[in-house]
Amino acid sequence: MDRSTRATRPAHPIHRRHRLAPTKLTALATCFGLTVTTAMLAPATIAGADPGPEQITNGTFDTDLLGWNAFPSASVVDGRGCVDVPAGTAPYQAGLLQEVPMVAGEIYAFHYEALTVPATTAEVRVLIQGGPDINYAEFLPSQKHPLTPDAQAFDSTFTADRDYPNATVAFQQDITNAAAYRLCLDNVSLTGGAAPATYVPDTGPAVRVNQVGYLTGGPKEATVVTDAKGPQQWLLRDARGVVVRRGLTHPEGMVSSAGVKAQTISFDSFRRAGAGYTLTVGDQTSYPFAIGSNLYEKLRTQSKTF
Ligand SMILES: [Ca+2]
Repeated sequence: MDRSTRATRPAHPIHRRHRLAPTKLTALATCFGLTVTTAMLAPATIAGADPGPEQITNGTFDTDLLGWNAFPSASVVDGRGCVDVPAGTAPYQAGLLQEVPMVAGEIYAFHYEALTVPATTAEVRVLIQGGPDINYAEFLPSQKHPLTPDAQAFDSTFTADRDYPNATVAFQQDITNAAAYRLCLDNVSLTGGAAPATYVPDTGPAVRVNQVGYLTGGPKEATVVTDAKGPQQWLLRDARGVVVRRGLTHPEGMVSSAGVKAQTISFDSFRRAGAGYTLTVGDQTSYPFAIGSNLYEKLRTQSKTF
């Protein structure tokens, strides 16, 4: 990827959410390598690194807007996710948004293709920001691009400066618009970060963990395949077999793609790094797994040696 194609200006949004306290501006992420390229290029990858798992659901808008909160009037047009924005729409009252938790220290690659009909200059802002728990701190500071009826592709890479468990990717109305327009997106991709949860339709223990491991400060979810309807007690044991955390599964009716019933186990708040942990539900015990801060670095290093 030629990063010299055209560097975009650093974003200094004119209209910030009023809830964004000035002190929170210090929480902005390191942001680098911001480029804009012509449409139809493949999503950017970070040189020499595993791009990591895809975090966006339905970024290609193949048939519907599944996974997106799109308003005020949303549709799929020519395989793109679109919203129609009437003239005079106020800031934040139109857009396509999706929640994507971010993990501190991870490098993310962000790609999207956008157009407006007719062309717009600064109506639309693109950003990733935290939730109300961190006062909507922006960690990918908002970008405002002139958009045209021809789709343009935009790429950036950045590092999350902290955990953003309730982050949202937002393509949204930023200033009240004089003229109506349609905003359309396609091929939205955000790669990197913690591996998405963990269910692998495979043989093996009914308690299924991420066998790469879990990041110390990141989300930690496992699943247990069970026909039980109510919550089940789970036990987290360390390498010596000592129970270090216990809790109840979430029987929220999750049915996997393999058609079996599963319940989720969440132990985000357990942050003691180590190896040889296991999770047990009833008579089922997971394979051992690790908790650490550099698991994915190790994985990348290992994968290069093959
Ligand atoms: Ca598409």
